[in-house]
Amino acid sequence: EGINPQEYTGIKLKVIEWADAAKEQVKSIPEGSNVYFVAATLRPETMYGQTCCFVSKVITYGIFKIREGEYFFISDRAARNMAYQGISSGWGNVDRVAQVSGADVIGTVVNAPLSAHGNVRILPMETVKATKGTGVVTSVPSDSPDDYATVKDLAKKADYYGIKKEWAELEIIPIINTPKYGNLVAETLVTQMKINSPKDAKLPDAKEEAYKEGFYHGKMIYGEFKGLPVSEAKDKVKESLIKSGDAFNYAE
Ligand code: A2H
Repeated sequence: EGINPQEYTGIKLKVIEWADAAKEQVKSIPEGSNVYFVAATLRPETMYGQTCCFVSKVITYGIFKIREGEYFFISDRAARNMAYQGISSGWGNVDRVAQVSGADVIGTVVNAPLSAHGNVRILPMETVKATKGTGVVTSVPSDSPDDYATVKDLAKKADYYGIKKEWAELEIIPIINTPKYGNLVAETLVTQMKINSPKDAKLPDAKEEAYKEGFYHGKMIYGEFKGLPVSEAKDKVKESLIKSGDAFNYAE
């Protein structure tokens, strides 16, 4: 963990239908409760473009009671941090009601706030780190080179990953336009830089370039803040998500 705090937006993706492999393990959650996969993002303005949400198959997550009727699917580490940020009820209190492997939730249907697609699937990503954010990463393949490389790989090797190909092939809708890379920044960079795997060593450079070009020169072409520069829309989208109860601030 670095010296400077990282300010994330926690995005709440509500469970609509658990994958079969998870059903037995979530039985202890009271009927009628809401369970959310919480993704940590630095780019709340891109949430219109969510096409799926990633977990790691090799991380064991917890389902934590946050308050009456509300549960989060996140890493143990994130639950501990959130308990000291006033996110969960009871200062410092961590109430884990289930332990579930990321592998068992693949295929779960969740509702992604603001996404043009509405409901999306939980899919596997091998490069998710247990030591960052919540261990849950929402996927925006229009603007994140990592996400783009991962969804392409998932679709190409769907059988190997144990998923249905169509789960990884939701339409990639343009949401931000930039002078340099057009309106699908991630696709343009991945193609130009000849990146052909989610583990390609050029991805950190692509990620940096996409982030800078998007933030300093990008303009929203989708959603409530269409026409605004990304640098202005970022906080507005975040505030709107917080106001609707779909997001919160999370630092680490
Ligand atoms: B970002 P930083 Cl559109 N493991 O959100 C791997 N990656 C993780 C993670 C984890 N445990 N937790 C969060 N992340 C991702 C959107 C996005 C992001 C876009 C473009 C770039 C981008 C949609 N995915 O990140 O190391 C999350 O993906 C590139 C900077 O703390 C989060 O924001 O700087 C970002 O990495 C946090 O990365």
